[in-house]
Amino acid sequence: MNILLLRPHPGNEQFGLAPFFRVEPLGLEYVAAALLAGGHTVTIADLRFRPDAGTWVRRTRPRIVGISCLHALEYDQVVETARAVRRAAPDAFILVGGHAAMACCGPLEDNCIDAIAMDDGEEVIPVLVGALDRGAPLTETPALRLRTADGWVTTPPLAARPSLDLIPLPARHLVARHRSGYHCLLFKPVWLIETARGCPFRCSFCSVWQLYDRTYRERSIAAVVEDFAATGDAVFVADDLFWNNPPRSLELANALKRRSVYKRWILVQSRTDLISRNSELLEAWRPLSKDFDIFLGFEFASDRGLSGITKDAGVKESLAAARVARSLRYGINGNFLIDPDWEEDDFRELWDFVAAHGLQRSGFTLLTPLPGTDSYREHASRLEGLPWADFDMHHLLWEPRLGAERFCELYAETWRRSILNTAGDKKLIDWLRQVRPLQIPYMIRVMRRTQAMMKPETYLKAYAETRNAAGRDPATAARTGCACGGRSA
Ligand code: B12
Repeated sequence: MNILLLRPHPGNEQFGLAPFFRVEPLGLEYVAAALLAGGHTVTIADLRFRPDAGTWVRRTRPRIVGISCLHALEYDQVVETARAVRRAAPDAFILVGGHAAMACCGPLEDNCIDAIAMDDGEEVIPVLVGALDRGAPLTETPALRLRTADGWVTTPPLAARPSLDLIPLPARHLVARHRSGYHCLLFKPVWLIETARGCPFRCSFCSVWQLYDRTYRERSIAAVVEDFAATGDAVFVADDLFWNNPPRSLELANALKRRSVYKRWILVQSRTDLISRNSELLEAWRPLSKDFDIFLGFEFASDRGLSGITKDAGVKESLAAARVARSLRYGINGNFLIDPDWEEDDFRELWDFVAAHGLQRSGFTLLTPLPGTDSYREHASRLEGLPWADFDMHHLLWEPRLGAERFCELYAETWRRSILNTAGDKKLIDWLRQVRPLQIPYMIRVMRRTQAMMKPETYLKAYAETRNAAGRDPATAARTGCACGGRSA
């Protein structure tokens, strides 16, 4: 069967990591690998590059179109993409999958979409393709939210959670034409690798563990080594939690060394308590890359702040992790959460903490209830009517305790104290010194764009637009709750 897989443009790449990061659609590459193994013809089109969905559909004439939906902020854009596909191919079967689709599928229950995959694509899609091929009824095809003449129904779940080794390597060759466009800040091209999936912890602001029932699945060491060896020298590891299983992680580091796989840059995501407890493991990994960065959630500057969320790690662990990582020359890109309920003193506490511990490379995101979390279900009533594109952790979604004006001043001031402020300690010229001459125009563009985050007007304007959109156009606004019977219901 002829299948087209689409990675839509997210629609909102204004804040946070979005201006710096554009990475390959790894989920679609695994789905494609499963389909290729079944003898199907597959194209992956990344719509963040030209041409558009309609052109790809006319060019490839697919029987099935799969669209990925990674983030909640993409829901409306995914529906728009599905509409464009429907116009170009009225008879194609349109399927949506991906993290946000699985976590809360209600916003995707639109007439232009035929089904939503409620589990890993490599497992769901081959069975679906087989059923469509035979003309069998889809109501028995596992792990779907399906549009029927009687409305949306949920099909039985998968019999077991699939092993990640079902499909050992992603079909990266299908995005080869975009490779030079995939980048993470200074590193270009960049490769995305997954060594494990899920998380056994239970942070209240995160949708990952809820989706995978706190499971943690690992790829085999042989498959991961093969993937590292086959990819380029700048790697972002997509795992929700790196270094979670120390013995396996040590084995992986040793296997990479035996195979002489060394990189220029690696970025991983982990937890403060894991890092603070496993300095020997970090020592074993450090020689594997010239530069090695860690994304780390610090969340709050005090245990009092941390007590308002579930995180199961304290400030002691944050500081110990920073110490261990620094002593081994890892780059620490921490993240703090800013609560719209904050008073002035909470901001000052954060600024003092960042300055005292030299954490100016951190990011600062607004505590946002994301679909698929308990916090989303708690806040459902105040989120009604908001545009999905604004769920980017930088848009204010409701009136903060301090009032929008004062809150946005303090939020912008928080960013002004960060390394990204080119009027601060690290000037534009210092950023430019770090890049090759060819990268200078790109760097200037990104840094210019980032300066908007230092201005209160940026957030105030965004907040006014959020409120206007919610009041004016309920058709494109968030539907709260998830009546889909999916994992989050
Ligand atoms: C890579 C990544 C990014 C990249 C985005 C990629 C890009 N724009 O180029 C970057 C770093 C830029 C990013 C940014 C952000 N991200 Co992000 N990101 C991820 C991450 C770590 C990995 C995704 C991945 O590739 N996984 C590996 C692949 C193999 O798995 P997969 O994508 O899930 O695919 C499988 C299935 O989902 C399914 N599938 C996927 N697509 C399809 C399609 C079809 C048709 C089918 C059938 C199946 C299917 O099958 C695949 C194979 O099993 C996830 C964590 C996660 N667990 O999803 C967070 C995650 C998706 N991000 C998240 C968030 C919050 C953000 C930010 C808002 C963070 C911020 N502070 O700014 C921004 C938003 C950016 C924006 N404006 O667009 C949240 C989303 C929460 C939510 N409910 O919305 C996640 C879940 C992290 C978390 N723990 O909370 N992100």
